[in-house]
Amino acid sequence: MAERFSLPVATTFRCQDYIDNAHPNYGGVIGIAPLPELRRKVREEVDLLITVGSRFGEMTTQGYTLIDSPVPQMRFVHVHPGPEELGHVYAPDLSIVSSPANFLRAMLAQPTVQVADDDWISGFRADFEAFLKPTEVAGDLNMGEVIRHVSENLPNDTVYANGAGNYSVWLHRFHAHREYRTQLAPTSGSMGYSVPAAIAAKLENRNRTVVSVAGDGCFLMTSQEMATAKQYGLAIIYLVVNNGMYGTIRMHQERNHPGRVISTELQNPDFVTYANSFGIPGETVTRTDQFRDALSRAQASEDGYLIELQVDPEALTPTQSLSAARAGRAGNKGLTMIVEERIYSLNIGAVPLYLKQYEEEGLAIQRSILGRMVGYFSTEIGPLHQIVHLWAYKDLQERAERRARLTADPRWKEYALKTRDLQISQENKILIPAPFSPWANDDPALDLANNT
Ligand SMILES: Cc1ncc(C[n+]2csc(CCOP(=O)(O)OP(=O)(O)O)c2C)c(N)n1
Ligand SMILES: [Mg+2]
Repeated sequence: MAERFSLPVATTFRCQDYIDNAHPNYGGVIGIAPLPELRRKVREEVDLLITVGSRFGEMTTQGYTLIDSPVPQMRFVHVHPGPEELGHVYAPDLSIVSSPANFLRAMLAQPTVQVADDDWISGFRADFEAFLKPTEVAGDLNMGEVIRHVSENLPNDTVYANGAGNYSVWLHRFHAHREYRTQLAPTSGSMGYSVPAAIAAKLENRNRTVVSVAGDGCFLMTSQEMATAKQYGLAIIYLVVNNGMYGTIRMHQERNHPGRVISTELQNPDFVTYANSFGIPGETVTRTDQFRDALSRAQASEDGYLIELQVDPEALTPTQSLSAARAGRAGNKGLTMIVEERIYSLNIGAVPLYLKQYEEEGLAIQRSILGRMVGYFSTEIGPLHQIVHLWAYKDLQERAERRARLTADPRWKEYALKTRDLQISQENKILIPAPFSPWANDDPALDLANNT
């Protein structure tokens, strides 16, 4: 259907295996920490959204910020087998009660039309391919490179099972699924899922390679089931991403209560000795370049194999370091968000009219282009007849790009002409949030608050 109608395709949380990720129309997953450009395009450029088989939970919608609720910013077609789901969260322009398979079959019987431009699709695809390139992270072992190696060297029908934790971000970002039903991961986000899920997958098909990917915390919740794997002769590859902590929870502690670390350090067993005690061989990897041979040994083992990946606790995610989380800064590069304050002095008595026009016409345009509105105010005491609005940006360059897009937008030009006569003067300031301030970080938590 994607090819017949020239449709760009994105998948939803935990459904990354619903299309061959190598397909030129595929552009990534909408879920936790998605590709920023994909998010922007859904917010700003997509004018028709066809959703097949998916509900709209918090993960898929990024806390209900990706798509305007209840009326989406774009034309919206929702296909779902359960009629109760249609219109439940978002108001569709067209609701279709159908299983995905029936819908796709019916669509293929329709005449061919070109929905999206070829250029748009190739740009969408190029963003995704660039996002697959490993980032630079702290320490000698780069999980991005490890997952790329796994992804490029294991068979296309390899099943990957993971539970919950920051470690899963590496797998979800850097592995490109090639076949349907190769991703086993809980939509509920429960830890401890990977080992039992891997056992079930291997029991179902012993000829397929099955990889359990777990953090140290996640693994220790159900790893005693290695005994079951051994009992049934299931040669599973276990990748244990050991950072010595419940990294995800530590990240939240550092962001919200910097330096106050409580009960997130883990006193771990020796994972290789532990696996050996079940009759499963294994080894520890501490550097990226050791991984290649370790994986070959894992593939050759008939008893399953555990690879303990000792990662630097600094490398929280592909784009966030522990010390940056603590310092309230964004990313490994140590960027800080900036906030622009714009104060407009208006003619006496013009505030209500200005706000009315802005709400009716300007708001939607500005919000979709500038992104993160921190607040919009009018003055009550002090200098009167002023409006004050604040917008957050990653950096000055992002601000310049977004402001340029706004200025160039014909809808904005038209709106600005209408309100120009109400304004007398304006004053702008660029502010840097204190580390403990909201908007100090560009991180997934902020993304939830992001009203783009
Ligand atoms: C059963 C269960 N308990 C608790 C949580 C909350 N939780 C989410 S991630 C996480 C820590 C995961 O630690 P680890 O597996 O070591 O992964 P890391 O974040 O360190 O990469 C916790 C406690 C959960 N999702 N599921
Ligand atoms: Mg951990």
